Amino acid sequence: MSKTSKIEQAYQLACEQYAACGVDTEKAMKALRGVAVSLHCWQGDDVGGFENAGMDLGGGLAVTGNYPGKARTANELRADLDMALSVIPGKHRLNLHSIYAENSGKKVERDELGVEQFKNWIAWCKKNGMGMDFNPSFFAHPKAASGLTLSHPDKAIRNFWIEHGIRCREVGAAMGKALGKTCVTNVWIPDGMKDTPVDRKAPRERLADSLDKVFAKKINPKFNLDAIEGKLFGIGSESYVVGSHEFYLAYAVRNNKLVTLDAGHYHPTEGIADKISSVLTQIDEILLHVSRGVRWDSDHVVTLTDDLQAIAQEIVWGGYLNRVHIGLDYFDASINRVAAWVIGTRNMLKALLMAMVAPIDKLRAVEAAGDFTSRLALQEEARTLPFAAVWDYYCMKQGVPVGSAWLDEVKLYEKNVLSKRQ
Ligand code: RNT
Ligand code: ZN
Repeated sequence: MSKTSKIEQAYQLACEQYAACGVDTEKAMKALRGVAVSLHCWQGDDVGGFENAGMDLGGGLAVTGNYPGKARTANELRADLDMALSVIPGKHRLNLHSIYAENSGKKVERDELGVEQFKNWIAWCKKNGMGMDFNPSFFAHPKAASGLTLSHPDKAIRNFWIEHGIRCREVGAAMGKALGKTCVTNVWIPDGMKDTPVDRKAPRERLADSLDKVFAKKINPKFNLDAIEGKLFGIGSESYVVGSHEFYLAYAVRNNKLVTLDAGHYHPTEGIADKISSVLTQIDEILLHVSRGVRWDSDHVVTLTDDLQAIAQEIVWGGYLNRVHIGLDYFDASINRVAAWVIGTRNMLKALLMAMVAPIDKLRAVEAAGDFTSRLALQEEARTLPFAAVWDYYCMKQGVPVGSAWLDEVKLYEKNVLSKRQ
């Protein structure tokens, strides 16, 4: 039997087994086709960007590893993304940071950026039928060296970063307009303190004021949506983070912004899955930074953990696919960077498909009837339903490698392309 017909046969059996639990696998695959995951450009070059300012990353961001072959130019990064996307089923999005501006040799400061510096990225996305998301970059810059940006006590420094934020929203709107797909522009700042501050209030009041200025201009929400990302602690900001979760949650509710939930930004045992329905009762849309913290906000490659499955279940079972923007946020320089994109993105999609083929109607019914014995029993039985057969079939139908076959392609790319970069 050919490999194709084996995959088809396994799928047919799985399809019947799912149907017996009241699950329509065709419907699930159709739903998955409609999900775009935002691939973070910064996995491709260790959050380097192309400013060549010779600055440390800073801001509490830390990338470890020195695996050879990282992208050194925008063209290399796009080629690497092309490679990754060719083995990921579905149509996805690009999440770009402003430090990936292409300045064609001249110095363009962050408070001078405009859409001009991103036209190659927009053209690349257009060619691929992808939407874009965007991020101002408040780190790896002399004016962020103190660890403070939008909350800095010096007005001139604050104003520099405010102008950066204003320009990035305009760039985001231009991206959304050019591609006909709404851009989410996400503000994350590193501001915080290593040791216990005595004044927690003033920096937060300054940040609120700076955000008001960044967001002052009304932008058509069809083109750009603003998101704000909080955090519990960072390296060098262990004792105090100005933009805490509560700060941004409150700001978002009052100012009609999206809140970004990054899976690595809470206490180590605190997941973000439970926050999704909590926040979405009061906020229209949210952005996720799907990540994997190991003991701290380490930004490991996303794996198919219970945490990831819980996130996907909340999105799918809550009917939130049109209100949750799914982005990835991790950076691992210790393995092939293209493989890192592929592993994390395929895992995100697997988790979503798993949630889509779960016997949720049955589970809901027993829960509603107060039969928690059946709920637990069926939840556990659902774990071993033949999900893999559906996933393989989906990959085949989407024209991407099935199982680990994608790795052969990435290895070949490493041999032919990545290993030649010095
Ligand atoms: C940092 C935040 C932020 C960054 C990116 C590079 O802790 O998670 O989202 O990872 O902006
Ligand atoms: Zn993040």
